[in-house]
Amino acid sequence: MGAAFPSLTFPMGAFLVALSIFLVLPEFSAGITRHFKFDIKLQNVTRLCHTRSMVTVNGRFPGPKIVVREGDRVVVKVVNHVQNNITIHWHGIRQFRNGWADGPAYVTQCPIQTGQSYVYDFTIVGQRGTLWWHAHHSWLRATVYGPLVILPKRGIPYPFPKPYKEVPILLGEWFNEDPEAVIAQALQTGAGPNVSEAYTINGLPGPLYNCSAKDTFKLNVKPGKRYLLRLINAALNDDLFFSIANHSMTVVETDASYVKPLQMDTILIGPGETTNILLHTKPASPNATFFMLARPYNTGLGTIDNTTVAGLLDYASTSNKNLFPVVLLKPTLPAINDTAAAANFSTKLRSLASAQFPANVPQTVDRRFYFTVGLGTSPCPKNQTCQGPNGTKFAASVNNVSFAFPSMALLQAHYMEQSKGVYTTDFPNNPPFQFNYTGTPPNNTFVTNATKVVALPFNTSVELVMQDTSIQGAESHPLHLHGNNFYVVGQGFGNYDPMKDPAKFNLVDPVERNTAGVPSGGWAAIRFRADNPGVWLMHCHFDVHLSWGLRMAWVVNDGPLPSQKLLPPPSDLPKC
Ligand SMILES: *[C@@H]1O[C@H](CO)[C@@H](O)[C@H](O)[C@H]1NC(C)=O
Ligand SMILES: *[C@@H]1O[C@H](CO)[C@@H](O)[C@H](O)[C@H]1NC(C)=O
Ligand SMILES: *[C@@H]1O[C@H](CO)[C@@H](O)[C@H](O)[C@H]1NC(C)=O
Ligand SMILES: *[C@@H]1O[C@H](CO)[C@@H](O)[C@H](O)[C@H]1NC(C)=O
Ligand SMILES: *[C@@H]1O[C@H](CO)[C@@H](O)[C@H](O)[C@H]1NC(C)=O
Ligand SMILES: *[C@@H]1O[C@H](CO)[C@@H](O)[C@H](O)[C@H]1NC(C)=O
Ligand SMILES: *[C@@H]1O[C@H](CO)[C@@H](O)[C@H](O)[C@H]1NC(C)=O
Ligand SMILES: *[C@@H]1O[C@H](CO)[C@@H](O)[C@H](O)[C@H]1NC(C)=O
Ligand SMILES: *[C@@H]1O[C@H](CO)[C@@H](O)[C@H](O)[C@H]1NC(C)=O
Ligand SMILES: *[C@@H]1O[C@H](CO)[C@@H](O)[C@H](O)[C@H]1NC(C)=O
Ligand SMILES: *[C@@H]1O[C@H](CO)[C@@H](O)[C@H](O)[C@H]1NC(C)=O
Ligand SMILES: *[C@@H]1O[C@H](CO)[C@@H](O)[C@H](O)[C@H]1NC(C)=O
Ligand SMILES: [Cu+2]
Repeated sequence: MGAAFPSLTFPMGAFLVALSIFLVLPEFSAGITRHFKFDIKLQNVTRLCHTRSMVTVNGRFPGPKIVVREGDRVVVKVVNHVQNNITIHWHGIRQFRNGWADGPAYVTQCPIQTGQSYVYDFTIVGQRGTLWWHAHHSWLRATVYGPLVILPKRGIPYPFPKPYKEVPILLGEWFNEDPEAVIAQALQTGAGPNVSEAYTINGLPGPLYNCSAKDTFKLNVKPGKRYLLRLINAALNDDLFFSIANHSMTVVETDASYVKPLQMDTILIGPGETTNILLHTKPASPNATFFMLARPYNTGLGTIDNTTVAGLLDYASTSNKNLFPVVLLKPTLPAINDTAAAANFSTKLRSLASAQFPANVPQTVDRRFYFTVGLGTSPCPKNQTCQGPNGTKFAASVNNVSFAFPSMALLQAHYMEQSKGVYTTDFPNNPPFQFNYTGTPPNNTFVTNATKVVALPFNTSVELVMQDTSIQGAESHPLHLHGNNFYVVGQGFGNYDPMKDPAKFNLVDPVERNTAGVPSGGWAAIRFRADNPGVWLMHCHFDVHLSWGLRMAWVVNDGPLPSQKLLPPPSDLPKC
């Protein structure tokens, strides 16, 4: 598959989805219904001289790009032709009153089983920008993912200069082995999972890997133009630094929320996060080709894939490049463990907070929560030898609870008022025992295992401080909240101090996101208003931590008005 993004065209002839890199958009009025079909099927894909049969959407890797407008209704029929159970998540879509279309397996739905289908039906309200879709069961999102671009309503311009072209840049991870086998083996042995062989840009590892030069993403640009790069980190387990040689980038949006323009040479993007960048090309074609590079930021103790993916920025000029030796310029990326560089980026982001796009930060708080997030261990089953720390199994938790998925979907249990035996509402508001979270850990690091949620009345204003722990190594954790955006009102290193730190909170123009990094050896404070009734998963977007249990759920109860109630489930909702 080449570097270009094949867009989805679908059988319902009346509709036309954007062609190529959205140069052409047919006339649409607000509120169009757009139909898509996702056939989940196997496809053989070759990278690094390894051919793998992988689970894909419509045989494509990465998956098809969906382009819609704010206000549109999106109807996606997903048909499962593979042996794996699967679900699809529309990452960052609010899904007002409509958790049935959110997608995380055993949270909002049972998986779509072999031979079954399910129609995801949702309307995009008050959102525009770059989001993405991906599988939300086990590690299937390693290959099942694609861009979800929401254009502003017709006639509404971007709050930045109009780009000449818009280009999705999907950062991903390539495994020579089946990622499902990798996570199954890790959960069995208790050890950390095998790491990937390569990172990819739009599915292509690029020339820094063996047997890969032909699989290089190349962005041909013209001089003196503005390009909107829609960056998506679809990697399974890695925060990534990204930079383009000799070009500075202006960040204008993160997680489909506009930010104050921020000029940077290097950006950091966590898995789950999206970042829109305006790239202003050189006024005249230079005699050079420029590398764009991505490689991880990581401070953990385990082995990671520390390789570098490269793509090319090429001035496809009329200049007689062939006559002159082409200079290949590489950017310098921060060191893999450069926490200062990571914080230098994340602490600079600010909401645009304009009259048209205000930052509606909750100024008062109804409920406060303090959650530790991090790794721990669970005991080795009697019969077994385990390969995790000290012969235990790796686990991960929030407030020491490693969240166990039930055997039915939480949202169904909630809707039918049949939570008994499925979940309890006693999720701890604070860590169950106190210690120096970022210092020397206690000697017993075993986590507990339960399906506990926090229940919130409709419209509760929530402040949540997430605290990294250094049990098994301090590490950043990209925390993703489903069904809601939140404001990152503060962050810092060491242990959060409830007496001193709130004075430094930004309640004016904090960045609005759906995924935010809890700093390695530090904390992040977020605020959100629980105005979306349903059950919303919150989890680390490193799939290895997610699999180890770094996940929990919020149950937001119905409000008094009819417009504040969870909608009834669709008739084709999969059964367990
Ligand atoms: C993938 O390759 C295998 C082995 O060559 C072949 O048997 C199989 O049919 C191929 N699958 C697809 C979907 O093309
Ligand atoms: C993981 O790596 C080990 C060591 O290289 C190898 O023996 C094992 O087969 C790998 N597991 C999977 C699932 O690929
Ligand atoms: C590429 O192949 C060469 C020769 O086989 C080997 O020495 C080198 O380590 C390989 N590099 C990578 C990144 O795998
Ligand atoms: C490209 O290189 C040629 C030959 O060295 C030179 O004449 C020309 O000015 C260069 N162009 C740019 C834009 O640097
Ligand atoms: C990547 O990790 C390997 C194994 O841990 C190590 O040998 C190598 O030096 C590292 N490479 C870089 C560029 O850090
Ligand atoms: C990063 O890693 C290097 C090499 O392993 C080490 O020398 C350095 O102290 C580390 N820096 C930080 C901030 O941990
Ligand atoms: C948690 O509970 C599940 C389901 O009962 C079980 O499979 C798993 O091994 C348990 N994990 C731990 C860490 O006890
Ligand atoms: C131990 O392993 C044996 C054989 O695999 C199995 O029959 C038995 O149930 C296991 N015991 C426990 C306590 O898991
Ligand atoms: C492993 O266990 C030993 C003895 O119980 C203990 O001294 C050591 O600190 C443990 N190591 C880790 C990494 O937990
Ligand atoms: C926690 O541990 C860190 C690292 O050892 C240390 O710098 C800090 O002073 C400790 N904090 C408290 C409150 O003990
Ligand atoms: C763990 O720490 C507790 C409290 O400090 C202590 O009582 C206990 O003996 C320690 N256990 C081990 C195995 O070191
Ligand atoms: C698929 O999901 C169903 C419902 O939860 C479950 O019973 C079944 O074991 C799963 N199948 C596989 C292959 O995981
Ligand atoms: Cu994590």
